[in-house]
Amino acid sequence: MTDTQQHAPTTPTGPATNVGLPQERRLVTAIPGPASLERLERKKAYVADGVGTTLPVFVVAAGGGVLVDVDGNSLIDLGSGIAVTTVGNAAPAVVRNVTEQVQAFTHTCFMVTPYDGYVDVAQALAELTPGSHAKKSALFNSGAEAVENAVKIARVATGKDAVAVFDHAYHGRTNLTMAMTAKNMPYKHGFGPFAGEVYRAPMSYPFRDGLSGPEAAARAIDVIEKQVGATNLACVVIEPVQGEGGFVVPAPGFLPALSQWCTDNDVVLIADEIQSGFCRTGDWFASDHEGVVPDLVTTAKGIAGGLPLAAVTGRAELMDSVHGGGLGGTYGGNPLACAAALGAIEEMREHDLVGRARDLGALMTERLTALAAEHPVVADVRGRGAMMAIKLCEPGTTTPDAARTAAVAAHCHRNGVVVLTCGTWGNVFRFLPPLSIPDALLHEAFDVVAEAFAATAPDAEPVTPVAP
Ligand code: PLZ
Repeated sequence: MTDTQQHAPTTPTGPATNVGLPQERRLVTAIPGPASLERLERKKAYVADGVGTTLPVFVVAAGGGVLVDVDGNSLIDLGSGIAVTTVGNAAPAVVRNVTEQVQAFTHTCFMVTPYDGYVDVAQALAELTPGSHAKKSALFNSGAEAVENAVKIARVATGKDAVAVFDHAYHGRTNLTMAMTAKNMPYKHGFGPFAGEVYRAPMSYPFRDGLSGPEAAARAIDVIEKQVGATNLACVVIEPVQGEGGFVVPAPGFLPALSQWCTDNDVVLIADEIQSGFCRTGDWFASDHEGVVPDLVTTAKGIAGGLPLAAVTGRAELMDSVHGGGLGGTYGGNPLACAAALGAIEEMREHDLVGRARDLGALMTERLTALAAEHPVVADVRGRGAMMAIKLCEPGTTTPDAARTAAVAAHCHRNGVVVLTCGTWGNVFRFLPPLSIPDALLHEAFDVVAEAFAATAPDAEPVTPVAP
């Protein structure tokens, strides 16, 4: 189905979009165009090769649901800069707050002389994260830094060392978080030795294990008890919906059972909501879906509409177990990033982006289910809210089809739709549109995705590119 008129409209509008950028897919050159290709040469000359680029179009403006490149192409954004621009790129309240802040002051270092923005963000986090208990926060720059600090806090609070993480987990690229991340290539390969006392348990993965949530939790807990021991374990760190690992949604009951076990065993439950948090899954946090109240929550990405900010938020008594001066960093909770976060949270509250994520989730589920019905290579449709994915396997098997995934992605890119892949086997498409994307544009993007599947099918006729 490619006619967008046939789809029932969901919420007609999201938040206001950046500087009136036309909300359209517009291709005026090949993708990437000549001006981008020229810049790509400069990137190759001056930027380390280890820093990769999914789609080398050089961006000059973005907002709503589009990225505009230096050649004048307007591409539909289904990635939000990896789940960051949830409120839309250059969202009005973010721009307003940052503009005011940059004119007032840019930095003092909160550890030297404080300012309101930091405390305001900590208060908002206390209000928004799961649970009604007293909470406190510490602010950092990146997701990995937040995860590292959550582990530090759990270790001090419990007096224990060990950290349990899961298969397919992604927690970052610093030394401790590399140890916590599952996938070797590209994240860990050659970068060891890694931090010690990190143990991996089996994740609930309904597509592959067929276990119920409680069964999968019992399996994970058994591994943890036998291989680590609760008396040695400081924390269990888990993404309530896994991100880089392939948008794996654990079976219902898995997270509550794990949470109960942590409570019973003096183990700190850390929910890594860096990708799944801040409205993305159709709740403020993915943990909310099953009423799970983690002891600590790590956030980043969507929290600040594109500026670098991250946080650890959790039970006041846990957070306060760390000695004075034990947590911090030069830029953590930088005033511009805090102003951006307050603007992003304002957008989320005022435009009911929790509801918007659910509507977009319904729209995407409809489109992806139709795609799966037509193309047997689509083995699974999964995710929640505006965090949806499809998994590509050789038809009728669970054998990953990374080659087809790459071919479909390339077709989408050539035709002006920014799609991202992920997954341990590189065979998962993840769809993370900004919540400011208009419905019609999202439908158009999925029309292109559908064309990409048709064009790359084993029996496909060679096709001419989609008309701009
Ligand atoms: N925890 C759950 O998703 C970041 C990384 C992409 P940073 N994911 C995108 C890449 O190739 O580097 C992420 C995450 C979860 C932690 C992190 C780390 O967040 O802000 O990238 O450090």
